[in-house]
Amino acid sequence: AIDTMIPLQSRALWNKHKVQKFEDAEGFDDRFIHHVETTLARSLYNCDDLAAYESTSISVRDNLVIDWNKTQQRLTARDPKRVYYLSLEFLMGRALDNALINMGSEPKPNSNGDELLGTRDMVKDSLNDLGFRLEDVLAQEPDAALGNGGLGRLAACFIDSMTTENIPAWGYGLRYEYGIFAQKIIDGYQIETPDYWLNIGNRWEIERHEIQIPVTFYGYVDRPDGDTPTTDPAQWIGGERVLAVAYDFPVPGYKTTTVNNLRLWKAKPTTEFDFAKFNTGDYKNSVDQQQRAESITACLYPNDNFAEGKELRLKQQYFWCAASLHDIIRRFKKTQRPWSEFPDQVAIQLNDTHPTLAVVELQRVLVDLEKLPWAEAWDIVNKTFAYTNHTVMQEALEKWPVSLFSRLLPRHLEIIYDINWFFLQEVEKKFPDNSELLSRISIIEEVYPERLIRMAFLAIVGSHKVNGVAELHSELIKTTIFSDFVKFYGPSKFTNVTNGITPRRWLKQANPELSKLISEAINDPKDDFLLDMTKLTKLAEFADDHGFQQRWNKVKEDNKIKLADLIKNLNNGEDIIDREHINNTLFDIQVKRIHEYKRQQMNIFGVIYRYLAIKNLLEQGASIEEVEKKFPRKVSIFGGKSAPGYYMAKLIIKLINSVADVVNSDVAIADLIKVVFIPDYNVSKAEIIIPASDLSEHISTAGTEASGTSNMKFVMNGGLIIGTVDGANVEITREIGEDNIFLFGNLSEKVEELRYNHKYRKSEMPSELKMVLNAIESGLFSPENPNEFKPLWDSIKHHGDYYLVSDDFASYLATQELVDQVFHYEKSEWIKKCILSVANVGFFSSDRCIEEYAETIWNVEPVKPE
Ligand code: T68
Repeated sequence: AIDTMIPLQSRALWNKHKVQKFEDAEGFDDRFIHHVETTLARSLYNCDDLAAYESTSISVRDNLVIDWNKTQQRLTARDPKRVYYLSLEFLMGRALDNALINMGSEPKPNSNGDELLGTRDMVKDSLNDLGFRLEDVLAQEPDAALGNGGLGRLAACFIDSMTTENIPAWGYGLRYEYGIFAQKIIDGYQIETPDYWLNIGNRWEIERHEIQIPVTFYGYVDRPDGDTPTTDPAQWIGGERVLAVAYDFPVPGYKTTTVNNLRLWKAKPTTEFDFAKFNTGDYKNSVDQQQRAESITACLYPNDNFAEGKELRLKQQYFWCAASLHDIIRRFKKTQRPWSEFPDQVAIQLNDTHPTLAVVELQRVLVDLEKLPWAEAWDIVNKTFAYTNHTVMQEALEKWPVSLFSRLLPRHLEIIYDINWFFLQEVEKKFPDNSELLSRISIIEEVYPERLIRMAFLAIVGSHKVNGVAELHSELIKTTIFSDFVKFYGPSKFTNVTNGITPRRWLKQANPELSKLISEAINDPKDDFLLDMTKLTKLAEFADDHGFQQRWNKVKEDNKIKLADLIKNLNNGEDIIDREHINNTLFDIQVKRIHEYKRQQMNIFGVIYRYLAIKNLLEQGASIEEVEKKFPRKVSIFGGKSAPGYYMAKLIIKLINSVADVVNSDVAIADLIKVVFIPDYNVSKAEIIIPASDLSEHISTAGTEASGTSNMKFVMNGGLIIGTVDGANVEITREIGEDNIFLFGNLSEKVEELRYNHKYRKSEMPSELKMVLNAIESGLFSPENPNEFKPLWDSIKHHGDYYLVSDDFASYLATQELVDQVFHYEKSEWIKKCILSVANVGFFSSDRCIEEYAETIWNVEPVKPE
């Protein structure tokens, strides 16, 4: 809060010296050199690519900050309802290229007046003149990898869209010192190394020393008036205090001067001093204790779709919720409105259950500090929050031990008990004498040896809307994990918002050549299609146009070459991919977190099957040319991280690398198959990998992948997909047409029955899978340790094949055969499918998604710049 006001007579002077954005090349050069010489204290004589990156970033940031200030002033003046998106993860990737593409200015004629140049092209030319290549400059930036996978990247796409749509929105998260670990592959095994992404500083963040919010842990609850009910105001006397310091990241929108804010919190010690310790001479100890504050925001927990019940994780969650709410409330209070208007001014979206404590914290603030009656407070809370669920898998649902809460957050535990008590009373009223229902639906799970708090249930009870992230998933949560709540609240509290992705990063930035081809074809030179993706439907007119198909294919080939270059670099300069045949080599890609439910094991089994089949044909005397007719050239590309403690996922990585070793060095198969594992898959690598795909794999066991979002990215980049009837694959099929997607496998309705069959040994394994498992068991891929992969075959043969690989393997192989046929013998059909897919991919823009949230959940309106 800025308390001091500049006296009126001084304002003219301020206005006279108003800071201006750079608008043209001259302006940029000026700013760039200024920052090299002053901010960086370097010069013409020692300015390398890194310095050029830094100076470019600061210059661009200057422009963003000017618009950021204007945006915030406009919002203060108009005081509209705001959205706060609470996410423990924001997987932003690099900022510079994205900012150059998004930054407000309309394309302007270049110096000769013969070409329209956007900011990016202008800066590119300028950097050239100054002695740098934009590409090299961009490559200096480390990824901001403050997320695990889909959930974190979704939050990043959402703030891009919220800004582009001029929605008054802030993101709140944590400023982890270490992002998701960097993955090294050593002898085929994943090795994790720390991602100290702030090593070279961070030119995008603005540290707000002035915003330091105290956050309390532990301690006890005091009732000044003796034995009053827990629903009355109480005082929480904390035991440990840390400070939350705000770090702001300006978020640019596309073709708008709106700049929103992503506020990330860092934990630091208070300057209060423990005099007791000091006086006993325990100076060292008291410093140590202070230093522990910083550990709260030291690192991101590296699990996706798995709830790790560590105390430090809960501390992260409370630290972040308390600081964010404090900030939101402070902003609300400046408007002097009554509390009853809070839900008209504030919408808070919970990205999964990680921020559910914010529900409890708001209730605590209203009851204990603001002295509102319980029911009035609860009404406000309920109208403010909405919750997005991202999974139905049990192991990913957060449940915290009551004992941990009673130590760390004693007052919050009381409040949770009271919330539950009122809730269960309502349930009892509606469904009397149903003790089984009460115990099933209770926020507290009564299990031995300790009671657990079901965070998803708390989030549902504390929210006015709950949404899933794709149609199938939103149906599944209603019929499985949350079915009792549907009975109680009725179905209207539960809704669907199918995920989306930002076309700015995932089309324009990642695939500039395709983007250019599209804008030419649909005659949209100012790239308005990136705002209105329905414009893409015009592409359908060219689907059969042979000349257009050839240009389309050339773009794909160029992107495949770029990926081959990346792979070569990662492989110490040795080429794995045969460049000569690159156009006729099918790039088959599966990049995502490694997880048994995502079934990378089925993919690599498919590769093994293909290898064995080729070897068999050759042994029977077939020539390579004959073999190639049945099994044309293909590169299987994998990438993704395993959680460090996830044994099976790590074994799958090892198997992929072991198969790669054997297959890639087998000269007999003459390059018909190559297998590549790309280490350290992240956002910036995704931007190179995704545009190069012919086929990508989204093959989760039906009912397990809530949505998936890379499926949308691959389609938007003109690749086809092979997938199960799961997550957003369903809507993708509906939008692009079932002729343009390769679906296979059992449906989610069948999953329970199939698992039952495995349990009672009523299912047969297909012969192809037997052949594959036999080969693995023979030690073909691990001669020195034939039992290395035993847990993988055991899980299928002896442990019930939970992910149903044996049930889907035959149809998977059959569908892969179909893929080969179309790609190699009906290439024109193939390209047509790709064009038609892109023509109809518009629905998956995160702009559509944000519009749905704004209308159906948040009830907020855009605030456009004048
Ligand atoms: C993903 N979830 C879903 N979780 O798996 C994916 N989990 O289907 C969906 O498309 C995506 O969310 C967006 O909705 C995750 O990525 C996590 O990363 C995660 C992190 C911490 C704890 C649990």
